[in-house]
Amino acid sequence: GVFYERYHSLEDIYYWINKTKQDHSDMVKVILIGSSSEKRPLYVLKLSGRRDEVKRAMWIDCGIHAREWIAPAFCMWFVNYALAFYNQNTEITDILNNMDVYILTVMNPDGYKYTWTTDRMWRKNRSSNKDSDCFGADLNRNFDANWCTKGASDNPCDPTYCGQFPESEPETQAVARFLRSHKDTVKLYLSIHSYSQMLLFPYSCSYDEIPNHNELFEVVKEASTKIRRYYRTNYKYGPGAKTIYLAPGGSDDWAYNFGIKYSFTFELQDRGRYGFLLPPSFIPQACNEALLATKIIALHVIKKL
Ligand code: 0X9
Ligand code: ZN
Repeated sequence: GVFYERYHSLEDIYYWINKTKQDHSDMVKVILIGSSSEKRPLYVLKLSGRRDEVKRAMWIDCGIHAREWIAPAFCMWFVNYALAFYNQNTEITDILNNMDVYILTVMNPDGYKYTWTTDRMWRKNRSSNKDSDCFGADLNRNFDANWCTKGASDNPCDPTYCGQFPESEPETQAVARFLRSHKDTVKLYLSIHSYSQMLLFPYSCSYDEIPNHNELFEVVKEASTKIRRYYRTNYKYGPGAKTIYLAPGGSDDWAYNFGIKYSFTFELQDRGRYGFLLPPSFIPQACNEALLATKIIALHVIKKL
């Protein structure tokens, strides 16, 4: 519906989370995993299909970076699609029957709010930094993966400030703790960003090649090929360091090293014409592209489990 073809304020998104749970109480649970530095709740939606056998799970987070509005829009798009097409579309039905899906719609609520009220181009969270008047740390430089080496900044005034120490930020800590406490079930980690149209996998924090490089390379290659065929949009793919740039402290690398061997970052549309200011009319196609890639990867993981 037209609701999913717009960007939504943080208040709207909180309202939507609650409404989604109420309207689909059979398939949806809401889990509070922590709170932001300005004390906003971090809610994860848990989607489940048939609940007979012991299940694996996948994780999707959106909106680590405040200004990347298409990312929360994708999380909402995905939830709506999954609930609408469960038992209609065989792929999403297969996925939900074999995996619970945990969705963190806005990982950085304080920053997201700030992009709606004050500075549309804000990236970081909004925590105060000691001995500095500058606010915020880059949550995708704050995870414990070659933390604060080349590709991150130790200056609190920079957009890629890594924070005081790994997991210094409450948003980072909430996600890392949740995944640590679900180590046995979560087999696939997915983080949604924009922009530049890329399907990335580890490592970004070094040029080392991961042990299952070929397998992950083949699966993102397939996703990229199908996106091109269906939507005529080009997505680059490969390990982060080689494909985009060297950047330590990212969630995908941390999740990978922690043991989630299927770990990906998507950079959605576009390639810079509108950049972070992607017009709402692009939401359906951008989200459908990412949805296609998500399905291909999830089905691959299910086949391999
Ligand atoms: O730099 C980032 O965090 C991501 N690009 S963005 O333009 N959305 O900021 C890329 C993340 C790739 N993965 C890691 N760096 N771990
Ligand atoms: Zn980003």
